[in-house]
Amino acid sequence: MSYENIIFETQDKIAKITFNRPKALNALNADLLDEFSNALDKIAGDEDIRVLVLTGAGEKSFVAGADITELAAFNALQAKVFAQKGQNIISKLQSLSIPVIAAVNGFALGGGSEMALACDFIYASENAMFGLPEITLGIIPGFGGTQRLPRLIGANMAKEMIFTGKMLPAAEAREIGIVNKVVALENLMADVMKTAKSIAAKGKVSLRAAKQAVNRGLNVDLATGLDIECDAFSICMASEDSKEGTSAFLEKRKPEFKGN
Ligand code: CO8
Repeated sequence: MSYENIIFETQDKIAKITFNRPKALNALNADLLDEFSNALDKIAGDEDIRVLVLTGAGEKSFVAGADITELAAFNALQAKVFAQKGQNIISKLQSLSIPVIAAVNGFALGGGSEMALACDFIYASENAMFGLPEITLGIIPGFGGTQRLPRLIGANMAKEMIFTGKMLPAAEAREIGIVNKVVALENLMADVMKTAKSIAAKGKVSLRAAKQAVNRGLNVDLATGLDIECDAFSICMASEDSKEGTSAFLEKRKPEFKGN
């Protein structure tokens, strides 16, 4: 598949997908979602990729939501089909076994916020704005926003954002736990890549086990979560990288993880 609405690059075990419809502030139309889904499948099938970074083309927007020109023409059934398509793709993103970082470089609205919320964490530029403005269009979030946002920041904070449709500047989004770090726009990608490289240098098995333990544990009671952690821990101990990591510590040298 050739890509016209995203840019998909891979370098040094780090994949980067740039949403690339800058004239529409990178809004998510059906073609973009198909291309994004295809790229996610490639990433899932490539064991060499350790980290995925998502960002938006241009200096103004990460993703300004679902494409309203497409959405405006939907009847109820078409809307349901499109919402399910978006949800499935965003769930595929969330369930990737590798860490995913959102580099939010401007507007992350509606489906754009929902995309970022499915990443493992978000770094944002100072000009970034987060919001679920669907209520101002007479609709509600349909790509998981009513579900993922309350799980992240609590029901009351999420309801205020969803009921008002207001946009939060990056600094405020950081205060309430949507964003991990806020940096100047010109430094955003360098900062994200520095973190991505640090993660990519870690053991492949342990990274995947850590992500899975946290994500699976979020939806179960503590005792079940602790069981999940024990299982994930023992999988790590069976890896070559765990032998390398512990030996390197004892031999007072830097570990060289090979991904086994
Ligand atoms: N869809 C389509 N085009 C868009 C979108 C969008 N979401 N956002 C911006 N654009 C286009 C504008 O129409 C404009 O195009 P043109 O130059 O041809 O007129 C261009 O991008 C630039 O935008 P503006 O001129 O409006 O730029 P401003 O800086 O003045 O404003 C804003 C920027 C505040 C981001 C403004 O563009 C805006 O409010 N955009 C819409 C944001 C929004 O409401 N997003 C939510 C969309 S709904 C959604 O995401 C639901 C997800 C679940 C769907 C379920 C399926 C049924």
